[in-house]
Amino acid sequence: MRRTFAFTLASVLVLGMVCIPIHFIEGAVVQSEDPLPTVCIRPENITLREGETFSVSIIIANIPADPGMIGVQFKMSWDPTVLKALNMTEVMFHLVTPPSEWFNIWGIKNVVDNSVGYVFYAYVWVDPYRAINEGYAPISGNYTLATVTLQALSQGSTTLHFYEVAVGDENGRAVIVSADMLSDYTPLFSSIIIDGHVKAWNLKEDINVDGVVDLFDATLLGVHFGLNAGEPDWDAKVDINGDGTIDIFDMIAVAQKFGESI
Ligand SMILES: [Ca+2]
Ligand SMILES: [Ca+2]
Repeated sequence: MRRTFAFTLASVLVLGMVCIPIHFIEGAVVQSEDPLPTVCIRPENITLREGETFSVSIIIANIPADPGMIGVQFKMSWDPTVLKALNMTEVMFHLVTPPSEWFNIWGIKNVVDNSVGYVFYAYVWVDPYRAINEGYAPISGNYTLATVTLQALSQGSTTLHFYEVAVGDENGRAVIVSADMLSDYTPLFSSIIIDGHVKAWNLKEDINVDGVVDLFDATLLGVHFGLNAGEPDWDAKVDINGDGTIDIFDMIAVAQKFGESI
């Protein structure tokens, strides 16, 4: 348990340096060190076993208060032979103006397409002038736009690639657009758009599922050496050959794959 916690904490700390905001996921809006509007994904890098499911949050950060945004869209694609999306849940409470009037939000697109391998998300205030007249400022700051749950279908790696990303203000101006839309729009702000990356594999010798069979997997074997199924601290992931005991044969298995990575 202690190891798992330490590993998770380390992951959060590392990710915290790569992608901009994380604290607001838990409810608090924070200032970023980077002033540019940013679209990114949490977690940004994922390694997991084939068959496992995971969720990512689609995040927009540093939306400038002047002019703010009243609509946002993005597409995010992946290799459909590696991943399958199970659902996309919009996290759009911040877009409701007033908060009880859900009909004042136009959910233009909430599409999950596993044949092509992409999601398409587009939401906009229906009547921004009324909302603004009632005292609701256009959206600024940092928000989670959506949560996408995916499953690793097979061993492989893929980028979770953002494209056709656009944020608009109440006057129909482009606040930000992604690089693939720059020929059509001149945005008010430059932006940073950061793709995610997923690695899925089925190598059970990678005990800690970090994408490489190395010393840390061997260390886990050492810590659990001699344990039998059902005993305290038993961890089935360490029993490589699945025979109910952690012994020399599991060590041999790890040794044979030592150094392999996806
Ligand atoms: Ca490993
Ligand atoms: Ca074993």
